[in-house]
Amino acid sequence: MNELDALVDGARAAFAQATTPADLENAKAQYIGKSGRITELMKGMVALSVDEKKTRGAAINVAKQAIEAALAGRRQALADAELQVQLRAEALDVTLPGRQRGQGGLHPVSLTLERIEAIFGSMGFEVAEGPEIESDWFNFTALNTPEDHPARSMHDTFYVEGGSAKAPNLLRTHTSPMQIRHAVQHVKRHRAGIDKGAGMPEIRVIAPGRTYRVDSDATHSPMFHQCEGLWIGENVSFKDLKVVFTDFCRTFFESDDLVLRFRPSFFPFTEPSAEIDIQFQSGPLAGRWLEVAGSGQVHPNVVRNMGLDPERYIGFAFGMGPDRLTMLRYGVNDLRLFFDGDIRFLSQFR
Ligand code: 2NM
Repeated sequence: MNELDALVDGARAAFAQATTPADLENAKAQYIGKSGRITELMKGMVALSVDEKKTRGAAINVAKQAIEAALAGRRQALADAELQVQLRAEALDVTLPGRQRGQGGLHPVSLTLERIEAIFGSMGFEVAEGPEIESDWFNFTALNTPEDHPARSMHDTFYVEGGSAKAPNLLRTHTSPMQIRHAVQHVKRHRAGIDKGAGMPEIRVIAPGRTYRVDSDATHSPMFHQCEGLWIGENVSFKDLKVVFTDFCRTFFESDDLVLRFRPSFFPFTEPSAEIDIQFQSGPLAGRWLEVAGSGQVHPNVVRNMGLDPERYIGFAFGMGPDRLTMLRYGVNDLRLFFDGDIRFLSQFR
């Protein structure tokens, strides 16, 4: 083997040993770099004759081209190998099942509130929503709740900063303050209206929403929901309340096989007052009286605080607990499940 063939073989072997592009460039420098072996052979031709230079130069060039070809081949091989590694690292298993988009859904208590709103809406009731931080006036005083009533104590009510000693702010303990706000607006709008001669349209409204009391066990949560209803006019009676509430219960529980009973009770804002109990005549809850709401004829002092003359206007109100209605409807026995935020529980109501 002549010297040039041996040089080409050596270069091929050196390139084959290079496993990275940097190794390969180092090996290349030794053969065809500025001070590589080929350059040295070229320099060695100065002493030769013109004819000898021609043949020797041509032979060196053939060797150089063979080395360049070997280099290009090895460069390509290394690039291919690198690409293969990258492709393997980025490989996707197209047979895996696709990611599902989460379906989401309403909270069971929200579903109940929607049902309540739809049913009362169909009976001509507006829906009024308002502040959860209330003044002492709207939450207690306007609702005829005396200064020394236990509901006003620190044990029962969350007081918050921002009010004054005389007019503290608090987290509303019921949604009735919203009834007062709504009634006052209703009366104001009517008085400002063009149609002053005509009688005031009846007030028919429900106030759903979050309420707060210092209370926590299996059947009480410090945050709970209420939905209160109010119906005020010149000719509204307990009979109307009973018809509306019976209709509501039968639609809500999807059963005509239930009866209502009014049981005497007491609330500062109504007189007389009554608890509303229902009894299913058939089905899994049959036979037991279930307390579902409080109610009563709105107290004259409260009617006055709405801006109305209690001698002319009479009204009925009721308050119910959507959390409890949800428990009854779905057969859930611990209220806290609704507020723990466990998706396994909540997703069952979608
Ligand atoms: C209840 C029971 C009885 C009630 C009273 C009023 C208002 F604003 F007219 F005074 N709203 N809701 C009421 C009456 C609420 O909850 C157990």
